[in-house]
Formats: sequence, structure tokens, C-alpha cells
Amino acid sequence: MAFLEKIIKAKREEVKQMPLETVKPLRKTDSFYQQVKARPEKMHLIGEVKRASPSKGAINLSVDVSEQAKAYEQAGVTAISVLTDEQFFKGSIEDLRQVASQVKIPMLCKDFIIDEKQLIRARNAGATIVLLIVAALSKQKLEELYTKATGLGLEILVEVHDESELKIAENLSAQLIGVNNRNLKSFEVSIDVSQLLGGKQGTDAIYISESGFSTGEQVERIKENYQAVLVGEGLMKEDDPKEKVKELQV
Ligand code: IGP
Repeated sequence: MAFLEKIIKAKREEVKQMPLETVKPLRKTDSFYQQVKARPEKMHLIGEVKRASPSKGAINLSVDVSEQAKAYEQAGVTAISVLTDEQFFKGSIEDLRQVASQVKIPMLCKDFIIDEKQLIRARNAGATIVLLIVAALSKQKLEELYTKATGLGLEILVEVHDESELKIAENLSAQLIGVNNRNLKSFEVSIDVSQLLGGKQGTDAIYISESGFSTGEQVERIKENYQAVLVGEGLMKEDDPKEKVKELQV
């Protein structure tokens, strides 16, 4: 079974066991959208806290997530992403909660969201941005979760990997559109995906190129059509993530 199908199957089980939390106050922070629009000349970075992945295995399992995130913040990233999936990425909602208590900037809950319960859980743990992956959801479910997340006061990053998914995201009037350079079915990563879709963008959304970045030179290649990049492994493997953040902010 392809990875994406496998993880969605596992998520269905996970969600069945997940309690429906009462909605708590939204963590107060800036809007990622407004931060980026306020500084259009800057290449914005989303630094990701990622302990492991199904494609790479262990990246940095025993990382101190708060220290890692604080280093990103001090180095000037615009937002922090935390992988909360346990089974495949060895993260947790506790990681997100812990980081949220230590930083002031917007935070993205990186998970495979298929149910409203996950939106509420993310918000209660301190996320202000949630990820909705077009390839993981029916059009109807995507619209439903998009509306619910908006109602919860969350920002929504809609993730795409090809032109037809890009059109779906744009038709939703998504304000944040992420082009994942990694194919979630085959794990193949290529920055060419962002380059190709860079020429097909049709709205004034913020376009974010995701995955596969480890050098400033790579960021240069997509700079023209993207306002931000999302970087996990490339920062997690550094002894000095601050230096790397500076290099990537081309
Ligand atoms: C980060 P990388 O190659 O820098 O570690 O990738 C991020 O883009 C990746 O973790 C990611 C992801 C996802 C993970 C993008 N979309 C969806 C889980 C689910």
C-alpha cells in the first residue's frame, strides 16, 4: 500500500480513539499571513521540529524540542512547524504544546488532519496554523475542514503536489498554499516540483515551497515565485540551526 493510504488508514483509527476536546482560548500570536505580506521582500522560513520520518528514519529522536524551536525563533524564522504524528514521525501533541509555551511566533501543527477533533486538539495545544493535504482528503472533506478551521480562528496551509491539486487549493481561496516537493506516495523529493508549479500560480495567496531544502542555493532556485520555505531535516541535522536559518533566508 502506498504510504499516504497507509497513514490515512492509521489516522482513521487514531481519530476514533481521540476525545473531542472542549475548545480553549486561541493562543495569541501574529498572523503568519500578515507577517509575510508585511515583509514581501523577505524569504520567510518555517522551521520544522521533526524527530523522524518514514522516508528517512531517525533524524534527531532525542532532540530537546523547546531548545530547537527557540533557536529557530532567535534566528528569525517567521513560524515554527511541529510534527505531531506519533506512529510515523515520532512526534506528539505534547511536543507542540511544549514548544508553544516557549515561543511567541505562529505555529503550524504538522499532521494528517482528517477530522475536526484534530483541529481542536491542535488549537488547544497552541497551534495557530493547521495543515490540510489535498491528496489526503475528498473535495467535500477538504471544504468541510477548511470551513471548520476558519471558524476556529486558525490559519490553514493547503498542501498540493501537482497542478490539479494547486487548482483545488486556489479554488478554495486558500491564503496559504504549500507546494510539497516530496511525493507522499513515492517519497521522491525534487525542488523541480516547486519550479514547475511556480509558473502555474494564479492567485495572490502566499506560496510556500516545502521539503528537500538544505542549502541557500536551492532556495535561490524557487525564490521568484515563493514567499516562504518550510524546512525540517535540513535544520534538524545541524549542530547550529541558527547559522543554517541565516543561510536559507536568501
Ligand atoms: C519538511 P524536509 O525535507 O525539510 O524535512 O521536509 C516538510 O516539508 C515535511 O516534513 C512535510 C510533511 C508534510 C510531513 C511536508 N508535508 C506532510 C508530514 C506530512
